[in-house]
Amino acid sequence: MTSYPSATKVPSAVLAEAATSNPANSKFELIYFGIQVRAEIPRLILAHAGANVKYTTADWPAMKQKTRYGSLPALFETTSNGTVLEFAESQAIERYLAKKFNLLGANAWEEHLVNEYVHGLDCEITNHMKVMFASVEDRQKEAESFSRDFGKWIAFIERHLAVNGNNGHFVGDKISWADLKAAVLVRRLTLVWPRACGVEAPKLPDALVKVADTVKADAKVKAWLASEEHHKFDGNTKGFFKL
Ligand SMILES: N[C@@H](CCC(=O)N[C@@H](CS)C(=O)NCC(=O)O)C(=O)O
Repeated sequence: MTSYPSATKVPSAVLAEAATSNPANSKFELIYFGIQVRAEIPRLILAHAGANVKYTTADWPAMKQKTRYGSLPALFETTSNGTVLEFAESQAIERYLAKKFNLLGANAWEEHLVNEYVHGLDCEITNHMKVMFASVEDRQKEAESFSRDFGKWIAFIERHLAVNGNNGHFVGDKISWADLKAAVLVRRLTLVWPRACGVEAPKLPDALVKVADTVKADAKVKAWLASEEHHKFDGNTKGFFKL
C-alpha cells in the first residue's frame, strides 16, 4: 500500500521561495502508473538532471480523490527545509522541471523557440497516443491518418533543424526540453507502434534521429535508459498496448 504525500500548507510566498530553491538539494517523488505514457518525459528530465527521485506506482483508484484533478502524474518536491510542493498536469510538471533544471535555452528568444518546438512535438505525441489508444480494428485508419499529418509537420521541422546546423539540438548547442521531448517521440515511433495493423511507422529524418541520439548519449540519460526501472516501465507499456 503506497501513501499519497501531503503538500505543506503555508502561505503562497513561502511556497514561491521553495519553488525557486536549488533543485540539487530537493527530493522528488513522481507518482504514476507502472507505464510510460504521461510520465515518460518528466522521468527523462529528472534522469538527465541527475535528480534525487523516487518513482511510486499509484494505488489506484484509492488515491484518486487525493490528487489535485483526479488524475496522474503527480509530482512532489521536498526542499532542503522540508517544504513539500505538489504539482499536477503533465505539461505543467514538465515545464516546472525544465525551468528548474535550465532546459529552456539560454535567453528569452531561445526559451520561446524551445516552447514552440515543445508544443509541436507534444501535438505529435498526443496524435500518436490516439493511434495507440484506438481499438485494434481502428488502428490502421488512425495510423494512416497520423502518418499523413506527421509527414507534413516533419518537413517543416527538418528546415528548422537545418537552420540550427543539424547539430543534434533543436535550439543552440545544449540539450533542452525540446530535445528530450523529441527523443521520446522518436522512441515511441520506433518502439511503440502498432506494426501488426499493417501500417509502417513513419520514416524519421536523420536530423531528428540525431537529436534523439544526442539525448541517448548523455551519460545520465544512458544510465537511466539502461536501468531496470526504465525497462520495467517500457515492458509494461508494450504489454498495456498489446504490442
Ligand atoms: N491533462 C492531464 C491528464 C491526466 C490523465 O488523464 N491521466 C490519466 C493517466 S494517463 C489518469 O490519471 N487516468 C486515471 C483516471 O482518470 O482515473 C495531464 O496531462 O496530466
